[in-house]
Amino acid sequence: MRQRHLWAATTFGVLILSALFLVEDVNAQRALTAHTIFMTAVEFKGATTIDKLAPPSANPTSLSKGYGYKAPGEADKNAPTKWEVVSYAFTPGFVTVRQGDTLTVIAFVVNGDKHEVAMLAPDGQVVVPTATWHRGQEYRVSFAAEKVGTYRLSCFTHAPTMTATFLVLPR
Ligand SMILES: [Cu+2]
Repeated sequence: MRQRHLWAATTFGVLILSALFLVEDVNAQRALTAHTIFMTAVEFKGATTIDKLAPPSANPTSLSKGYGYKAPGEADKNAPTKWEVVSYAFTPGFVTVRQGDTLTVIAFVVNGDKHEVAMLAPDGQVVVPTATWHRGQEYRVSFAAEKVGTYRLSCFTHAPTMTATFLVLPR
């Protein structure tokens, strides 16, 4: 009988401790976080020749201003069968944070001479007004993720594909 009481008491103790750790864990998750995110504006490039792969039937530039295409003959005058595609992007392109967190995005432009960039909140409100970002320079954008949903750092020069998405989850 005494053993059974001891077992019950131990089980109860373990449950209480587990509950305490769980509460601590949830509190830790709820702590407001200040994030610093380093981002790079890049241009991905791919090339091949028509003997390996036929060029796309539709010009990729009709899909996005962020895509580039050089048809056979345009890509390399010395290699008339070569064709080339490019895509401008922010990397990382997707970031997840909690509501109330603060973000500082430090972006460096490696590819593309100019990018017309703005940051919009989930409701379309302007968080950071349009500015021109130049190759070789670093830019800093700070904001508080007050609204649940997706904030977008968009480049209008290469829309709609050159976009970094910040998903804000409820706290
Ligand atoms: Cu751009």
